[in-house]
Amino acid sequence: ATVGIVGCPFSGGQKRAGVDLAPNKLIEAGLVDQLSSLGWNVHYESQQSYIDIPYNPIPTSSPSAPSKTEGTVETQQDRGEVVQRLPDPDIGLMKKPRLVSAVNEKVAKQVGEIAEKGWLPLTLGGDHSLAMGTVAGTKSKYPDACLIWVDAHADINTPLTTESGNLHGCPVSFLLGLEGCDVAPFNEWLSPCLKPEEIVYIGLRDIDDGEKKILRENGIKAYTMHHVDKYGIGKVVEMALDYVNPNREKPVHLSFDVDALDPTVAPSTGTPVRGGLTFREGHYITEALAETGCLVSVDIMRIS
Ligand code: DIR
Ligand code: MN
Ligand code: MN
Ligand code: MN
Repeated sequence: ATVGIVGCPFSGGQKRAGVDLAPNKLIEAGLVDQLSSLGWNVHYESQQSYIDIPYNPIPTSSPSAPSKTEGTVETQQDRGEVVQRLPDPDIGLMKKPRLVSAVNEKVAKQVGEIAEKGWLPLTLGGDHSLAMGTVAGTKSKYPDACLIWVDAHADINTPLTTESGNLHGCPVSFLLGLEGCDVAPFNEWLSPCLKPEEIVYIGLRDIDDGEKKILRENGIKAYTMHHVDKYGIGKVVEMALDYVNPNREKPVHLSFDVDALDPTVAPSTGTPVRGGLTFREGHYITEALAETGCLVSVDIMRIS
């Protein structure tokens, strides 16, 4: 079997730099050799940084917003480096919408092409806004794929509910096509591709009030850390699969946010939340899903 690694050095879906370094660090740390020694054929092309990706300077919706759109490029301090960026003022509450959209459009294409070859796309983030692209890419090849989202957070804010404005907190809403998500520039390439009954969460413990309402109203299934404590991880994975994939015949996309793990296990992430999965619980999830033979796409996001 062949795995196609998509390295996504991208941090534009949130404020903290560092997540964009992870893909290259994982490769430097020997990921390709590790996968090869497990018997995988590994296909990897290194990516240039996504910071300079071109996008259309769509005007802001609010006329009173600063007219940064008219400038050419702006310069910003990022980890002490001077970085050239295209102007990307907020649209409504959304931060860096053009950049996040353009990057995800590219990621959707890359993941879709790898899946199309019958390979397993393995996307290395990067922040979790990238799952808009990865899941859209998976769904282009496997329209009936279900999604297992392992995370401390639900990432189901919308452009109308987000408190932070960071798009890493919104990818699931865009995939579902919730109210407020049919918005430029995203609607130029992304259409809703996921149904509420096709997603299940594992590991949640930090959910915004607006997100709780969305989860409830859409009847979305979530196994929180409380359920992991109560039933044990083995039972939780089984129940999660029974819910989205009762006959174990549908393709499965796993989107794994490293902050699902306890900060004592994975301190290197932007938003650590106490009370997370142990090292073994995290590994167990991936092992149990691999065992089903249904895995068709995997994201590992937000290591910084
Ligand atoms: C918060 C934090 N719910 C937000 N989200 C995430 O910004 O919308 N942190 N994903 O990892
Ligand atoms: Mn996440
Ligand atoms: Mn998270
Ligand atoms: Mn929060």
